[in-house]
Amino acid sequence: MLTRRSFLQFASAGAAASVMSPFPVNGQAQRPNIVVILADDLGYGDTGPYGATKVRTPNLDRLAERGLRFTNAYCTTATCTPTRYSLLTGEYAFRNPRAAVLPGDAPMLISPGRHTVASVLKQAGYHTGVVGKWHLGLGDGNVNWNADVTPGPETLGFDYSFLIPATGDRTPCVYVENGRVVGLDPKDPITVQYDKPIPGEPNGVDNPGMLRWYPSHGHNMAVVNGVSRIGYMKGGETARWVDEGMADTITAKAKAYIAKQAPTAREGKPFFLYFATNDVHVPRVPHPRFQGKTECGIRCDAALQFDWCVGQIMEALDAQQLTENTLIVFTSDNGPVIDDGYEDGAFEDLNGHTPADKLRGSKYSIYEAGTRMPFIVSWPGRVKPGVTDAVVSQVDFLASFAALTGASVPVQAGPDSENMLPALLGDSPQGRSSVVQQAAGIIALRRGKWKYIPASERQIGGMTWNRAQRPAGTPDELFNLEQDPSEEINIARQFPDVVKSMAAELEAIRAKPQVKR
Ligand SMILES: [Ca+2]
Repeated sequence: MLTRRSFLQFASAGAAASVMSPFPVNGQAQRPNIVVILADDLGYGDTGPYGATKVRTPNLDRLAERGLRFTNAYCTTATCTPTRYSLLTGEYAFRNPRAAVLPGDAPMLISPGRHTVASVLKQAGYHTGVVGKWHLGLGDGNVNWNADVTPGPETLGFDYSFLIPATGDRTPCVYVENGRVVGLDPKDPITVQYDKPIPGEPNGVDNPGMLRWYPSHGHNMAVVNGVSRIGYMKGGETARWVDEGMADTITAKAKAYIAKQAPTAREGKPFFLYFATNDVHVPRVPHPRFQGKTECGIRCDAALQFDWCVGQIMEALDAQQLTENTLIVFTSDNGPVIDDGYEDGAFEDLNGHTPADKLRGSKYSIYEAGTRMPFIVSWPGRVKPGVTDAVVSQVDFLASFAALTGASVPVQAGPDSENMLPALLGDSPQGRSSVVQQAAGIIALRRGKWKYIPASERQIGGMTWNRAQRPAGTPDELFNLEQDPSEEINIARQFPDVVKSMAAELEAIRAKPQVKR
């Protein structure tokens, strides 16, 4: 609810905006700080603002009450790496064949010097930081984790970085701050490899007694902190993370970044913080203060921990008097998954919780739950609280933030990024006319109420949970999302003209001229 004070602030900001064209540039001091909070594998129905009841998310509830909640916001792809690629570059991931889920020793996926959200904002005078999960590759193909880990985010426009290099379930299990492994003892150098075991190092296959849970598929290589991972690792004992402390560690770094930038931000040099959490990705090892504190098991406990992280960021902004002029976007990188490699009890303890709400699908799935994301925009000085059905995508951040800040968008930057600023700020109910969704090697199209998925010869998505899997040989599918939000009835044969038109649009998007990358 709007207090009188916040209403007056909103009204005055709106009035100021209405006489300026284009919004908002009338001196740089008015440009907001931008904080993107990206959860991991958090589904459309996993939080209070989107209907969850067995896990309470008071901080996200507060963010939704003061912000604009989206019901038709998308990530580009139903898996981590490609979505993150699109979020930063403004390019649909399907255009880059290398944009697949990466191993922890992969070279950097985005070429050094390429335009990203960070580089565009940096050129516009922003200070830029990334804290948390990266999973976009580091180095040039032969990373030496004991020296400068480069190229990295510093070549993509980030002034500061504190990274989980890949994922919580992949080696190396260390943090990298500004290109150096944190806490590394040079006398205990790190070796990371993915192709073969490292002799003498414990692995999950031969050492089940060391594990807190058995792996359910894969995830049986290096054992670190009682969790067998993907990938092998040796050394770096003093640098290894403790999973229980991961949320605390990255949140403290994000708060420190905000505190450090606050004085200059108040003086008119705003910052951009990309804060990407591990929660609720596997391994789910929330801090003991969150374990058992929800009614839907360890996965929900991880969601509770994520909510705490969001609250800490909000408090840090409050403490610096930056809340009124900071645009926060909370969203997630792909749909929910229950068993993603460990027998951690997440399925058994769901207790009726519906991570995808009424949507069909999951992580890895081409159906809606794969890519339809929770998405809330908060900017108390400017954005009126509410709910919007406008279709937007994370691929639009580059063009939209550029429009917001008066940044110029270089030629070749963000080829698929559309300026959705009016929708993001709630000034317009109109979003995209269409948006591409991707899972593995297939792309689908949402246009208005229609969702079209082309026929495919191979199976898409490995899970049968929530009807996520699309069997090999499935014909063209067309769903009316207004009447059939759960994608139950394929009406492709009833509407051949719609199918034909959408197939043609998808092909036109696919054939769009390629950019240099
Ligand atoms: Ca993910």
